[in-house]
Amino acid sequence: MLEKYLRVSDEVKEALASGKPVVALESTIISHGMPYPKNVETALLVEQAVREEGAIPATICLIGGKIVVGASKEDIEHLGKAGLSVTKASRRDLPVLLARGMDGATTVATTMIGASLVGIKVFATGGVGGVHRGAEVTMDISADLEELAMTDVMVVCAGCKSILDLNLTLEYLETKGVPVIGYKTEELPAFYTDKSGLKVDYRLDTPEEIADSFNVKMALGMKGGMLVTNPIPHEYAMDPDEINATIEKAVEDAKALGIKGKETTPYLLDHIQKLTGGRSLESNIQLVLNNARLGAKIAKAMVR
Ligand code: PSU
Ligand code: MN
Repeated sequence: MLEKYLRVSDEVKEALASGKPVVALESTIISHGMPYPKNVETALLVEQAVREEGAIPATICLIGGKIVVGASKEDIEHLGKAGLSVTKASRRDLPVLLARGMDGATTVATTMIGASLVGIKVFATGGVGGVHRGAEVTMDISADLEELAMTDVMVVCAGCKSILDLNLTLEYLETKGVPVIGYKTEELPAFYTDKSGLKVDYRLDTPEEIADSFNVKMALGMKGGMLVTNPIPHEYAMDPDEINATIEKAVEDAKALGIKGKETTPYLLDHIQKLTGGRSLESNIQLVLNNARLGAKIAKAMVR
């Protein structure tokens, strides 16, 4: 029955069967996170970065009513070109989209679901969703956090953007029992910058230690993932004052326009890119590549 809704590429199937390291990659970042054609170029560069570190990439998306694990170049080109016209698919969207035979761009939550269905343990991306500013009134909390609480996949990211309330996001993760790890840092990175003023739960300095900690979680049968935060390389980081002012403006504009629900994150990402004249896009690309490399190293350490 599951096969009806799942398409796994031969390469990923073979890699999993022979115990090779595999890294899952998401597709909302392709269709809703970056403009065409940079989005497609980046997705392919990210796959290449995983390969260069000795792991197999598995980009996850929905095509024709199936969860695809190991998207083809054609799938990626299709999602990148279609952009916002592809449905952004989070957990609650999966049942109807698959039943209708539709395409979809998978968020962190649905990419974790796809990875976990085939046994992929490590997933690398740019940023995760979290508790939005003002969530004490709007209740806008990304399904990504709930997924981290229940699905056994480690997510490697560059921390959270300050479009979110980072403090509340950490509180939520603590309540849900999701470990927040800083790779070579004690401070939670904030996507475009390595500074947030907040602390991670644990600083771990090697891919092996990160892999070992996740293996313990699984050995104990503890449900849920782990959030590994990897600071953007310093040379690509943006000036914190500048990017924070831009984010403030973007959040205000979204409010004035009445942007709500699932449109919020894509609107803010796009608006920030426009306000910074594309400079934030370059930082975004570099941090995703950096996360893909770390994800591959951790995946290798997990199968050693
Ligand atoms: N944050 C980013 N870049 C992104 C996203 C979030 O910096 O591309 C995307 C991811 O796919 C994430 C989703 O899972 O947005 C979260 O959306 P929401 O807040 O609607 O759950
Ligand atoms: Mn939301």
